[in-house]
Amino acid sequence: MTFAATILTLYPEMFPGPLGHSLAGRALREGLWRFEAVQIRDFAADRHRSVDDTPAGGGAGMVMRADVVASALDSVAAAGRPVLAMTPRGAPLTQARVRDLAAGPGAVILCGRFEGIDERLFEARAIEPVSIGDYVLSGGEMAALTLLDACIRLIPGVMGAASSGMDESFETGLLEYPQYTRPVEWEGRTIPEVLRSGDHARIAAWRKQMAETDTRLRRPDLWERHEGARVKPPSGAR
Ligand code: 6GU
Repeated sequence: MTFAATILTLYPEMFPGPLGHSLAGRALREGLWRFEAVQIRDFAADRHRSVDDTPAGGGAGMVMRADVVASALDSVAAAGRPVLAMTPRGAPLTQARVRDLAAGPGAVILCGRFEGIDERLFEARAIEPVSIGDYVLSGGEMAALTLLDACIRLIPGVMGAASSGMDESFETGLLEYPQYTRPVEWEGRTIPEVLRSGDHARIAAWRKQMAETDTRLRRPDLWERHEGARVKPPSGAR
């Protein structure tokens, strides 16, 4: 089975972009995933092929028209695939959602531009709004590429043992432990002795400790959730 991505965008030439290289590029050439980039503008009905208009109520920028985007969306045979819309107003993307998507038949991905898409589209169609983080991109295309990269590496056969790992950051709920490689000494700094000891139990314990410490210091939000899940409050606690 191949993971099928259909991307609706005003910039189809942005795909596959970086996903034509490295791991994802090889997987694309091997047929482990495929994509189709649909030009939304092709569905504009007027002489000027307009896809956007000024925001109702005033304000800066332009808003994508619901009618044009809906025509583009309705032209696609979703065939059991979820329809996602990349927008900073979406639910934060998680590794759990990525894993679910990668295990399925693919996704239809709508990329917004300008100040967004007419909200009525989200009422009239089953669309899952997704954000990749708390910052604003100039459009959904880079976010779609990011989402696809996260999915593609998890498609069976794309990566070796490294991706199957439930050791990975966000699978364990912790950041990954730090890594080292040769040379053993660099600029006066050495690889921690424990990693050269050959004592696999000690190495595992050290890595767990490092993952916990780094998560607590760098990502107190993740650490809170991890600890909260570990130490269950007694039921009826208030
Ligand atoms: Cl999905 N789109 C845009 N335009 N900006 C974003 C984003 C998406 N996620 C974070 N910022």
